Amino acid sequence: MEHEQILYENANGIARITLNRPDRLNSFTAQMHAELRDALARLREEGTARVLLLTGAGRGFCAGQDLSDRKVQPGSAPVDLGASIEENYKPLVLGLRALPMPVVCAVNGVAAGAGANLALACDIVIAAKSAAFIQAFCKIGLVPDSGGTFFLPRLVGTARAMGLALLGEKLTAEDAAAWGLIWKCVDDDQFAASVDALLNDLAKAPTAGLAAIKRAIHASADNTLEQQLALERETQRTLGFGADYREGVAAFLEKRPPSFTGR
Ligand code: T3D
Repeated sequence: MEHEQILYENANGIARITLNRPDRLNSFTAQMHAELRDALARLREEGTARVLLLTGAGRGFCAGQDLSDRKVQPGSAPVDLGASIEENYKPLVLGLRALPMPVVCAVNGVAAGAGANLALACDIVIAAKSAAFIQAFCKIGLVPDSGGTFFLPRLVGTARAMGLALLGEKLTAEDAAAWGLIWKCVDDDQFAASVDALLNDLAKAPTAGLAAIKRAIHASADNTLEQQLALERETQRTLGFGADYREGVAAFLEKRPPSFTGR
């Protein structure tokens, strides 16, 4: 499939998806969703990426659903938003969560509505200082989707989740980091270099181990301590048989940098 609304590349262990409708702040259309599904399928088929970057072109990260992509106005025929969620947003969020590699979201500018929650569905969120997060849904009579009602209370607690979701106010990237909503906020002039450094580190890391960390941390939301300890035991058993564990230990003992293969 030709991509017109996103950019996709995969080289040297680093895959990059850039939302690419800068004049509309990279808001989602049905076409963009189809292209994203295609890119994620390609990424899985290629099987070479050890980290995925998700970012936006231009001054925004993503302004959520393109509100002009469907004709909605008082008196118009109702639109089945549930169908849109089922077909587009739900598979996107679940697809990112299921990827066997870390997903870095580089929030280069405003992230609103489903754009904000798409970022929160990623494993590491790094934002430029000038970026902001807006749960814009309440302004148009909707509920935070794309996992917003799941991620927000877990990341920042009920009081802040409620405030963000009910008021739809802009949260600066600095506050988002201070609240624990995201991993890090960096000055705009250091943003690109910080993202590149992060990607280069992750592309050389023990990928199978990182994928297992991601699965275990996500699983902890539904597990008892006993279940989680059992999961850690089984995961450690599997990883202990892997090449990267042996390489990591050998490199430490030989006082040299490790050379991980991701397996
Ligand atoms: O529908 C379903 O499938 C259900 C799922 C829903 C998921 C959702 O995401 S619902 C929430 C949708 N998003 C919003 O409500 C956010 C709307 N946008 C804004 O509130 C503001 O644009 C921002 C706060 C994000 C940024 O403000 P600002 O002042 O920096 O930029 P701007 O001037 O508002 O936007 C620049 C252009 O992008 C502008 O177009 P123009 O005037 O230059 O021709 C604006 O209309 C356009 N734009 C921004 N966001 C959207 C958009 N066009 C369509 N849809 C958008 N979401």
